[in-house]
Parts: sequence; C-alpha cells; structure tokens
Amino acid sequence: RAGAQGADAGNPNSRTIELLQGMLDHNEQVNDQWRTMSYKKAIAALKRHPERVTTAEQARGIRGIGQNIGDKIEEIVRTDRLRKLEYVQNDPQFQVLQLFLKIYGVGIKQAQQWMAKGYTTLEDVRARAQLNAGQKVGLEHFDDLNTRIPRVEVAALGQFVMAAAAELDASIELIIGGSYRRGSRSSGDIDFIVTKKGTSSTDPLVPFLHALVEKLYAEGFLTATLSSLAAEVKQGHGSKWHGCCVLPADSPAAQHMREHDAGWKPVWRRIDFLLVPDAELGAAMIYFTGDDIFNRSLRLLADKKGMRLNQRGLYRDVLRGPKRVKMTEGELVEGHDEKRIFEILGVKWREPHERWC
Ligand code: DCP
Ligand code: MG
Ligand code: MN
Repeated sequence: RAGAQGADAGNPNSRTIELLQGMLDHNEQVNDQWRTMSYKKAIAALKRHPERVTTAEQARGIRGIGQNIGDKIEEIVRTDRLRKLEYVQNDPQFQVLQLFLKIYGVGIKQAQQWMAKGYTTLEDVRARAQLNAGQKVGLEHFDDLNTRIPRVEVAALGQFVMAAAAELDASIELIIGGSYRRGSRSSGDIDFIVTKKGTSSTDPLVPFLHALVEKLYAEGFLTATLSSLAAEVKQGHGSKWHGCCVLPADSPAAQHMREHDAGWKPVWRRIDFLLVPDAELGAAMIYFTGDDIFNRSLRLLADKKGMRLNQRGLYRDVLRGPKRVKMTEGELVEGHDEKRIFEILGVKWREPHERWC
C-alpha cells in the first residue's frame, strides 16, 4: 500500500509516510474510524508537502495534521522509529489479524471469529474454516491477489479486454478508472467503466457484459467470478461484475510483458466492471476514479451546499428530515459531464492524478 500513490523515495517525507501508513493500517484493522481518518488526512497532507517536515511544531502548521500525529512525525525524524507502531506490530494477535484480512472476502468480523477459534495460520483456515466461494478463491490465490499490478500490466490487461469488447460491439466504450486513471504506478486491481453513447439506463449494456464475460472466460482470461451480474440483479442492482483474470501465457499481451520484463510470470489479478449509462457517466467517472477520500470530501461539500452527489449524479433540493436523513432524491442537476459537476459544486477542476486529498 505504501508508495502506491507516489510517496516514493523521491518524496522528502517518504520514511515518515511509511511509518504513519503502518499506524493507519493498524487503526483501520481495529476499526478506529476516527483515527483512521486522521492518519489518512495527515498522510495525504505530507504527500503533497514539498519539504521535509522535522518538528512537531512544523507538522502542526500543516492543514490536516494535529498535535498527536505531529509528535509522532517528530519522533520518526529524530529516531527513525515509531515506538507505538512497533508495539502494535509486535503483538502476535495483530499479526494474525493482518494475515487473515489479506484473504480476499475476509473482513474484520470474520477474521476475529477465526482468531476466537484459535486459528493462527492460513493452514488453520484452509483445514478448519467454512469458506464462502469468494474466500476460497482468496485463499487459493493468496499470493497472487496480494501482489500489486504494475502499471504496464494494467495497460496490457486493459488492451486485452478492449480488444475482446471491440470484437463484440464496437459501439460500447470501456474506460479504465480507479488508481490507474489517477496515474498510480501500480494498482490493487483493474477497474473498468462500461458505457455507450446515448444510453440512459444500463439495460442495453447488460447483455453486452454477459457476452464479454463469456468470451473472456473462453479465451482463458477470466478465471473466477466473485460477484456476478446475475447475483446483483437479484438484489435489484445489476450493474457490476467482480472477478479474477490472468493474461493467458501464450497471448501477445503476455509476450509483450515478457519483452518488458524477462522474469514476468502470469499472475491472477482482481478485475471489476461497472456498467454506466451515458447520462450518468460524469458522476460515475468521479466515483470510480476516486480516491475514496477525495470522493468523500466531494460528497461532503455537496451536502454542505444542500446538494447530493452519488455515483449516478449531482442532485439539488434534497429534502432532509431529522438527523439529516434524506427524504427525497431531489432534482438531478448533472450526471453526464464530469467537469460540469465540479463547476456546479464550485470546485476547481482536478485532473485525475490530482485526486487524492
Ligand atoms: N470507491 C469509493 N469508496 C469505496 C470503494 C471504492 O469511493 N469504499 C471508489 C474510489 C476508488 C474506486 O471506487 O478509486 C475504485 O475502487 P478500488 O477499490 O479499486 O480502489 P482504487 O482503484 O482507487 O485503488 P486500488 O489500486 O487499490 O485498486
Ligand atoms: Mg482499483
Ligand atoms: Mn476495484
């Protein structure tokens, strides 16, 4: 995770960011949402800060960094360590929890249940736990699915999918969103938006995605379904597909990867498709480009202005009852045009690579 977004060795605060990221992971895992947020904000602020931050006082002067994290920054710079982080990381319970959470489909509750049963290794889970279908895939392909995807490979996977899509229906457009669109040098998965000019619902896209999935399975590209369109339709959504894929070893795309890196081997990757009608493309692009913190801040801003932003559009005159519970959907202001949504919200346009807070 650390370094995913640009906190590389070239960043003057890279070591500080690395250790604060450890604290972020810890707080995320113990479900401390408030501290998780504080660390996310502080890390984001440091990533954007052009100079090395060495004292608590200096740190506190940066928007998004408070007293507590400021002190930790100073400790890191002075000692190259963070005692609190070492303390939590040394806890065997923490290490087991961390391990279990790396299995796809396993959340904090499930991990804690297994720990309560005394499981401490992946072997224990394999031998004794009742796994659902997704978790089975997660465990069987644990190493693959915990390896980040280099940007060149995301591009190769993207081309493979787009070639198949073009053969089926050239009028349908696929866009790679997520961390790739933000310019990350590596991604956790590959995220596709699937859309078509002139559409106002996902209905015309559903048969296409069915056909695409079938074709990509037949080509040996798709390897597992984690959340199918059919299951989604049952729940009344029907707009996304989640699964796993791999570049077939004998494909030109794999050949291209080997030319780029002689030691390259096919690895199972996570892949997501999101169906989006043209009318909602702008809002969906904002949502699916992220990052999640940026999305949250835009939504908050919309709320403050009496509007509402979700992955389908920007709405106004949203009627809210007690505790700000939404009573009506409101009137759609803009859904199609990404730039217009920024404009109406009154925020300066941010290129995708600038969308991490
Ligand atoms: N998203 C969000 N809130 C979430 C999950 C996702 O707003 N809880 C949005 C923002 C993400 C996008 O969906 O950028 C894609 O989700 P991913 O989980 O694939 O995240 P990224 O692509 O940003 O990062 P990664 O490289 O880990 O896949
Ligand atoms: Mg992603
Ligand atoms: Mn994704």
